[in-house]
Amino acid sequence: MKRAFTLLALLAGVGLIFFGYQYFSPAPAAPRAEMQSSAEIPAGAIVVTLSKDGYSPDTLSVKVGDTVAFRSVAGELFWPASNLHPSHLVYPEFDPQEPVQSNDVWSFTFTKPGEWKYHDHLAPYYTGVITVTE
Ligand SMILES: [Cu+2]
Repeated sequence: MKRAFTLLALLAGVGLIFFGYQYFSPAPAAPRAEMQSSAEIPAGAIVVTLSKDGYSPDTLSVKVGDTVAFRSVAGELFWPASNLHPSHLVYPEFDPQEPVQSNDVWSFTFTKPGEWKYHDHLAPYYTGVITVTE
């Protein structure tokens, strides 16, 4: 009897942990049509290049609707993303959500005016600012 009770308590515990995980884990990210990762720089995009010296240019002014194409010549995975590291919640859409291959380009169209600070999520000492105006 005691053993059956212990088993029941154990099952309830596992159930609670499972429920808690389901309940509190964040919802999956919605598909984001305004960004893409590919080998091509989209026509009209403003290019920001990451090298061993950081992002260049590291300060940039664009208009709402402009697309910025991030690429790397550092030969490693990279991951430009909005501050604050590591949550990227200042501008959550400004985040590829995964590492970008070293030969790929990640493009993002800015739709919100503001002064958006960003960093490389894999090397957070590389930083930049993109100012978006109407
Ligand atoms: Cu980060």
